[in-house]
Amino acid sequence: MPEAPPTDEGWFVLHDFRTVDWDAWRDAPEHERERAVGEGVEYLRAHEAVEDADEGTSAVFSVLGHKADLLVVHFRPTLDDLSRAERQFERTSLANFTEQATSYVSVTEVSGYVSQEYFEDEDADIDEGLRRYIEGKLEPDVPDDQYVAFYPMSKRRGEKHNWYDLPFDERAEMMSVHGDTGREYAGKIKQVIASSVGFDDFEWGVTLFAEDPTDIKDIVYDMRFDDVSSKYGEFGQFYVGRRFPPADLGAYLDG
Ligand code: 76R
Repeated sequence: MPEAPPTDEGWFVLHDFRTVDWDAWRDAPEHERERAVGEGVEYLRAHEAVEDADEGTSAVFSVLGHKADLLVVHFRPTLDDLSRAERQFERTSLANFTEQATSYVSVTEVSGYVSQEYFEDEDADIDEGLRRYIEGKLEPDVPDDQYVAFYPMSKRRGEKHNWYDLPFDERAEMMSVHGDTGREYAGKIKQVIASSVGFDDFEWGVTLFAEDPTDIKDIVYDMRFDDVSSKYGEFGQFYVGRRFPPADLGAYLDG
């Protein structure tokens, strides 16, 4: 049997996509809209400040197109924390004007294809830079005021191309080329790779952040030419949006 790579997990992740019922919003009396904005802002502020758990981070984004209007992303140490965050939203009066369009559950992950040193002995005196890099992957920050793209993906298990049948070294080589492509976007793209094996419909959730949305298009396109994507990548739906501060919720809904 081919060898599975070692992995290490960090925070659990919930991508909570909401559509807004714009007709109901327009028709609602002013005081109801004010209450919904007030409770929505309070919810988002408290969750961005992570008042509900020991650690983690949250962020809200406006989403373009018909698939959703809002995306709230939560990173928390446990699935229970995520569940609480999701239910607390339902208790706000803002939730009366939204539906959960879709959602995605995953856990941040680093795998031992490339950072093998880290996995050989976790207590070993590994390079401080590498340790910080790995911690940043497992417990990521969400950059302010940036565009976001989210999509789920899997590695193919086809008759001709089956990722899971390949020997470890071949997979590691392809992941190394993937890493080289990725590093060409250093400073432009920040990515969070979170495993959803056993949790959701695809194998990973990919969340990309960029100041310039063209960089998102460029990296995804470039990676399509890497074997790891061209032969073995299978993709779900794509979502694109932009982060906004909780205080701007009213402007988003009324503007
Ligand atoms: O070199 C290293 O230390 C880390 C190398 C690395 C791994 C192991 C890496 C680098 N990634 C890894 C794992 Mn990635 N990544 C994606 C996508 O659209 C597509 O075709 C793919 C979506 C992007 C855009 C991206 C970006 N990566 C993974 C895995 C898990 C695979 C597994 O375990 O089988 C997936 C699904 C995945 C997908 N990756 C990078 C980037 C970027 C920008 C980098 C380089 C920067 C960095 O290392 O932080």
